[in-house]
Formats: sequence, structure tokens, C-alpha cells
Amino acid sequence: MSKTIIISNRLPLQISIKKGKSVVTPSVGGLATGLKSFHRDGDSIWIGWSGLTTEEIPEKLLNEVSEKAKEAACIAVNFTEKEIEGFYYGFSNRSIWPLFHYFMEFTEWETWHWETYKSVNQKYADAVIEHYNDGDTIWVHDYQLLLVPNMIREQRPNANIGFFNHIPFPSYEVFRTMPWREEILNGLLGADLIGFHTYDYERHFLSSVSRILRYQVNFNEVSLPDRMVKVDSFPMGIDYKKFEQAAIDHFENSLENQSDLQRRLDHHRKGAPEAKLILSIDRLDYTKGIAHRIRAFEYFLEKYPQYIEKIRLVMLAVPSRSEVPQYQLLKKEIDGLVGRINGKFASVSWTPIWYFYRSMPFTNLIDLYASCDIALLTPIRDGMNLVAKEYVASRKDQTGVLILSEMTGAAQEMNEALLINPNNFEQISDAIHQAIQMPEEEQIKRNKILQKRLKRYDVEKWANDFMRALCKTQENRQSNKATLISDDIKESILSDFKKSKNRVLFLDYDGTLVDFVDKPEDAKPDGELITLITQLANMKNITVVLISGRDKETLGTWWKEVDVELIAEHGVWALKSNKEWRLNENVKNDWMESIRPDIEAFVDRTPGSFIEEKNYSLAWHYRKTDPDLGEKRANELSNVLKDLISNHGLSVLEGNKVLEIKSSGVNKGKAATKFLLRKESDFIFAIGDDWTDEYLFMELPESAITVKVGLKNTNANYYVNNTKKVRELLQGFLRS
Ligand code: GDG
Repeated sequence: MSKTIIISNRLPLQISIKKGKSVVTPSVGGLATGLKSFHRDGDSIWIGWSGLTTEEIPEKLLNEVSEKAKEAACIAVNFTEKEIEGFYYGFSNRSIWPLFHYFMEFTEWETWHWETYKSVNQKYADAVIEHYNDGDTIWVHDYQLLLVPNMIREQRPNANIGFFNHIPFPSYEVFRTMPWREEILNGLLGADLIGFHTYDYERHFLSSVSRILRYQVNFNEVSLPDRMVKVDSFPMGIDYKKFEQAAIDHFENSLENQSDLQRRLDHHRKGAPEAKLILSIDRLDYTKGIAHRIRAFEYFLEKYPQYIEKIRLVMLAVPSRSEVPQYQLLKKEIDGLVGRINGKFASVSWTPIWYFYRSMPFTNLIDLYASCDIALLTPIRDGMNLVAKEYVASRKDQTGVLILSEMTGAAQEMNEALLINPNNFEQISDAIHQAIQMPEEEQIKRNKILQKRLKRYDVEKWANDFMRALCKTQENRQSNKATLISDDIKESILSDFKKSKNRVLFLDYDGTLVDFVDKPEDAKPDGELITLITQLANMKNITVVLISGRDKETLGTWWKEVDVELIAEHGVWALKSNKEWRLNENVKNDWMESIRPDIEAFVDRTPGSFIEEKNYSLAWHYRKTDPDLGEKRANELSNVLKDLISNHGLSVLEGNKVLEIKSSGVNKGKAATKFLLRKESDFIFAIGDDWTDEYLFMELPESAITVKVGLKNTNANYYVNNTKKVRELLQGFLRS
């Protein structure tokens, strides 16, 4: 039976060695907390690091550790201290984490960190392959494993792979500063589906893909030469029922079962029934805006001194990544700030901040959520922020006010919270004031709406939505009309070729025999191609026709020495072997003078674009422009041209990053049909990559073998992935 393989940097459990024995505890953190229920309830295995380095696990306990992991359907991957230093504390947390959260000043680029990141990603991918069976679904998580999707794809080309990024994806302007940006994007594009928390992250990712790799992006799909990759947003939810139930249990708890923390919280409340508790919970991380929060709280106490002794900030900061220098500095800064403010405002019976630097058991977390009147969460950047959702879900009587930074992914779905800019202390202190003053009915009204949404879109729904979308990408792949030329299909084509007496091959040039380049004049045929086409053309009973949109001069010069027939400018001109060019169609070019200035106006306004002038057509190329601007201008120009050409018998052909204006009724399909009228044929083969070749595929007789280059919607029967495969296929004819 097929299963799901979840893979993340850390397993949802933490293994430690105590008194010569391995001890398993659940791990804390957004991802582990969120996915635990999906893993527990479904048929899945989870691959990740146990938290112990190979040096830390005594030889005799190695088996025990992996057995304990297996009991929880987990596969522990082991790494050395050095690997963890370079991969985790290094590239993941000193390069990607700060960059993706817009802390460019903290970003370090160390080559050995990057090299270790690559090799550790490869180890993760290999661990997946070891446990993978055909039909399994693979779900890769988070920024530590950005290269894994493609590393799996290389070994299992047909696998169904999803990737979810739990942190923000930065804007192109920030992302482009990364030295290994192409590798990172290509690594991710190994997936069939890439998910983000918000539409903004999705948009930033797509923009980087189209600008850096220059792949075509249509809405939320990236067209790779051989596959489509879907990109979408799936805002992660929480295990709502778990928090709701925990809050109910909390209030039903008898006095003697209460935790010490709860007793202290209750004691505080009894002593000052009017006083308010403000809660904040995060990992101690510079992205979470903890220092800002403390300063804003100080500002609040100064601006609203009437609340001195009547309010308290309960701050839980969970130790995190303490090996990274920035985190050590942050810890010092927070300790200093808390000390200073407590020193400044405290009285004998009151301290403004209760500060816990530790991780707490789940029940204590609920004690805090249930007892605090306000949650103050002020991240400077945060992919989602689950604490905000958990606080609201734990408010059994629906009172409580959430103050939330608008820089969190959660803010986009939690409009009923008081949204603040974490850099604006004035606004934060006013929001605290507003929260204190907010009537209970209003609190309930807001939380009711929030709870309803959180309950509906919980973590289970999130995971199922993602999985459903991932399955859909697989179905789409299978329903693509054209069939990939497999070895068997290739054999059958070659056998038909062998049996036939009059073979005609129609070969498109750009994007088919050669790859696209920035300037069309640079795409000259290379030596290998010339040899290949010459040998083909010299075979018996064969006519090779190069059929292209290029002008006749260029084609004529490039192929002068080879015995092929040429069809140029989409069918305007034809050249029989070594003879004179003749006009294939009765076309005019007197319209060019009047239309050129309008296209020139677009060239001036669109840097990187240019006009190619052919004998009977004008082409506007925009491959080198900014991709978004290019598409926008192409739409605009296409509209302008429609009006201009209406009375000239012209049409606009939309090719691959080019708009071409030429006489209507001239196309490769018509030209090929004309050619076949004068030529006997019992084997017709046509291959091409863009829209102009679709005319060819549509007009050729049904018995023709038509092949598209790249996986796009097509009228061809078959497809191959790239120009390399085209050449391999043509080599096959030579050997037949
Ligand atoms: C990353 C992204 C994104 C915290 N302290 C304790 C504890 N926790 C639990 C909370 C919550 C989780 O850890 C923290 O999740 P966040 O979402 O707030 O933040 P990150 O760890 O930075 O997570 C984040 C998330 O991934 C999911 O995609 O939202 O933006 O940065 O569930 O309850 N749990 C216990 N004791 C603690 O002391 N038991």
C-alpha cells in the first residue's frame, strides 16, 4: 500500500541520552506541533534528524535510538557534529534564515557551510529513496531542505513530491543577493507542488523564478522544459480541538491538580483583580521582535502611568539555536532590557515583567493561554505564527485580546485582532491601552469570528488541502494529451522509419534543434548539429526540411553547404536543395513602413526588447526584458496591433517571447501541406517547440508523427523534454 513520506530537518521527537539510556520526548516548534496529528492519524513515515550527533550516541545505543524512533513511525538520520555545524547552525541559520526574514545584515556566506548544506540535503534525499516505493507521496518541509526535492527527482523522475516552506519567501530584490540562488530555486523546482503560508510569499517566489531562471510563469504555474510546477498558498492551521479541549480540562482541574505556575497566576489575580496579564510566547529569535516588545511595553508604562502596578508582561522565551552568535547577543540584550525595566518600574509588591527563559510542558502553555487577558505578539517577520492561533483557540469563554504584528503570516487571516506595526511603539502602546479598555462583548465578538475560522481551517484541513493539490498535479501530468517518447515508442517510430520508402522530416530550428539564446543571431548551428543534419540529409529516400520563422538570408547562409530544403519566415519562402529561393505565398510587405514606428515606440519603453526585420514580417522580441514588464507590454502591443492590422490582411503570431506580424494565411501548416503536394511520402515526421509549430501539427495528415519539445498544451501526439532529446531521437534515424 502506498504511504506518505514526511521529511523535515527535525523529527517530531527529541531523543536524548540519560544515564546510558535513550529518552524520547516530543519536540517543540511550529512544524512539529502542526504536523504531529497528520502523522499520527495517517499512513505515513517521518524522516528527520533525532537531535543527537553521531558523536553523542554511544555505539551500543545506536540500534536502540533507531528502534525508539521506529516505534513512533520515524526514521532517524544521523549527522556528525561538523555536519550539523555547517548545515544547520551554518547555512540554514546564518544564511537562509536571516535572508528570508529580511535580516540581511546578519546574513553570512561561507562556502563550506553551503557545501555541507548540499551534502546533508543529499543524505536526506538518499534516506527518502531508501524508503520510497512507487506510488508513495513525498512531502518535504522547510528551509533546511530546499535542495531535497530535486535531489529526489533526479533519482525518481516520476515521484510525486510536495514542498512546504514554513518561513517567509523574501522579495526578489532580497533573494537575488544569495550567491547560490539558481541552485536553490532549481532545488525547489524538483517538487510538483510548492506551498507557502501566504500569497505574498508565493508571489515573491514566482517572481524570483521568472527573473532569475527566466522560466515562463502562468498564473501560479511554472513551465519547466519537461514538467509543470504548481505554486500555491496554504495558510497553516493548528490542531484546534486539542487546544479547545485542553482549555476545557484546564478549567475543570481540581485545585490540588493545578500546576505551580497556575497557582502563581491565580495568586496574582486574587491580589489585584483589576490587574491585567499580557502574554508573549516565542522561541528566543531576533525575528520575533522580543526586544521591540519590551521597549514598546516600557513606552506604554511611560505614556499610560496609571497602569503601573496594574499590568504585567508574562514573557516566555524558549531557548533556540544558542550556538549561533546572533542568538547569544540577543539573549544578552533581552536579559539586560528586562533587568533595566524591572529595575526602573518595580515596587515592593510588583514587577512589570515576569520573564521565563526555558521551554514549558504543554499544560503550562495552556495555563498561560487561559489566564492571560492579552496576547502581545510583535514579530518583525514571521512565516505564520501559530502562537497567535493557539491563544485564540484556548480562550474557552471567548474573552481576551490578541495584539498581533502585521508582519506575521497569521495577520492576513486574523483581521479581528488588533494589528500593529512592530516598529511603531506609539501604535503598540495605544493597542495595549485599547485592549485593556475593550468591553467584554467586543472581545467575544472578535474571538467568535476568529475561533470559527481557526476551527474550520485547522491543521488537518491544511494538510489534506495540500495533499489533495499534490495529487491533482499528478493527475494533470497523466492527462496531458501528448505522450512522452519512451524507449518503446522510440523503437516503434524508428521501425516505421526503417520500413518506409519516402521519408519527410519537418524540423523547426530555434528551441528544437538549438536552445534559445538572448540574441537570435547567436543561435548558429554548432558542429555536432551540422554533422547530424548532413548525415540525415544524405540518407537514402529522405527529405529533410528545416521549417522556421527565421529570415531566408540567415537560414540560407547557415545551411548553404547541407542538402536540405528550407522553408523560411513561417512559409513565405521556400528553397529546394541548392536552388533559388522562391516566394511560396503571394504576400506583400508594403505595410511594414507604416507599422514599424508603433513597434519602435514599444522598444523605447521596454528595455531589452528589439525589432527583427524580415522580408515579409516584423518580429518584436522581448526575451531579455524584465519578465513581468515584457508580458505586460506584449499584451499591450498585441492590442495596439490588432487595431492597426485589421485592414491589411495581416495577423499577429505569438511565439516564445516574440510577437510577429505577418500576412494572415501564411503559416508552417500551409507551407508543409504545399510541400507535400509535390512530394510522395509514406513517413512524415514533424518536430517543433512553440505556437507556430502547432499549425504544422494540426495540418499534417493523421498518419504523421508529430512531436512537441517541452511539456506544454499541444496538438502533437508526442513530446520530448528538451533539445538534447531531439538530437538523440534524430541520431536514432541515422542508426536505422
Ligand atoms: C516556524 C515559523 C510558522 C513554543 N514554546 C513552547 C511550545 N511552543 C510551541 C507553540 C507553537 C510553536 O511552538 C511555535 O510556533 P510558531 O509558529 O510561533 O514559530 P516557529 O517555531 O518559529 O515556527 C513560523 C511555523 O514554523 C509553522 O509553519 O508559523 O512562522 O517560524 O506551536 O505552542 N510548546 C511547548 N512548550 C513551550 O515552551 N510545549
